[in-house]
Amino acid sequence: MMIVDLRSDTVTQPTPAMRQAMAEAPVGDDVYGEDPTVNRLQAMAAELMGKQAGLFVASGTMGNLTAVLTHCQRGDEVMLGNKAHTFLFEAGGISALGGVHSCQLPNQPDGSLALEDLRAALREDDPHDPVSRLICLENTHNRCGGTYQGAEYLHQVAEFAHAHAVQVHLDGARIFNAAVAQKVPAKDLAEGADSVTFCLSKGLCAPVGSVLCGTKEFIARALRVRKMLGGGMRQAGILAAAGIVALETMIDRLSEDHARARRLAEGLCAVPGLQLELGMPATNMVFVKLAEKVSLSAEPILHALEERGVLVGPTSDRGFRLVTHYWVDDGGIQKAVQAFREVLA
Ligand code: TLP
Repeated sequence: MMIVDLRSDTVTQPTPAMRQAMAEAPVGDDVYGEDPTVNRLQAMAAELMGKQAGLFVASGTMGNLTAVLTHCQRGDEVMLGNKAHTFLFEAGGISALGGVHSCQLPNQPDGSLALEDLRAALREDDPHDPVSRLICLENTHNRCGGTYQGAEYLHQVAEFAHAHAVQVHLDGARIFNAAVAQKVPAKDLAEGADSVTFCLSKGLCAPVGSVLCGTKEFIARALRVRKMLGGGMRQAGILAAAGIVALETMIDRLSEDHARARRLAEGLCAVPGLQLELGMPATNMVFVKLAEKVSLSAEPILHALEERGVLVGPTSDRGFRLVTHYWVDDGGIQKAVQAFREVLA
């Protein structure tokens, strides 16, 4: 049976061109800084983000953690959203490993943090308080529905932050989705951020890796943090080679995933018993929930969908997330809608 896997864009397999590039990549010891393929990927990434330097890391989680640990000392505070991936889904690493305190602010529907909330959360210079050191933003915003923020918003936050000696890190795991949806270069969406992470292994289909970008000085310090976290990899060019193919060939096509997400959302909200949870998708994520009249909970529905070859992610007792990506075609969208229709009939 053909499986339509909509649980995440992290499930994407590398393309044949990636596998070939991986097999042929020139490599060296990256802990010595001698892997030409890693160096090339890092330079490409920095250029795309409009930053001076890049650092290849094993995952988005490692990129965010490395960034926070590079910006902050123990006891410093990071302001971030109460639905931020770094807050919800990174195993509490910033506090467990970094001793960094978090101040969670309500995410607005588009995933942003309200400037007045940031202003109110800014700490006084008082020995009772942790030091406000960093603001973390996320674009696109996963738990807000794959929503995006425009360039102007980050400018405003950066202006506020820098006026108070606070740094800004952007979790741009899916920054290319945000850029393609707004038809702007990704670097415009990172302008003003002191650091940005983006992922190669989500919609861009590379098997492994993310890149953290910032100033040369910041990346030099981040290099030591990455080593401390055990992220100094050796012949990592094998992995970076797929990342280069991702950046060269997989960005513009993300608009196809966005169009399919909209068709999927239209199909699903026409299924009796299903409702869109966060409105029409802005990029490649569709969040749906069961209508009140449906007595089943998410779990038996997930199993029944699986029996029909459709995998979706649960978000709660009655909610689901479906993420479109390169390996889901129009037939897959139809199959998913049909499967929900049968299960809820
Ligand atoms: N998100 C995953 C899960 O962890 C929820 C997914 O399936 O969407 N930032 C954002 C905004 C993310 O969505 C993710 C992954 C990460 C960081 C972490 O990336 P990885 O999985 O590479 O550590």
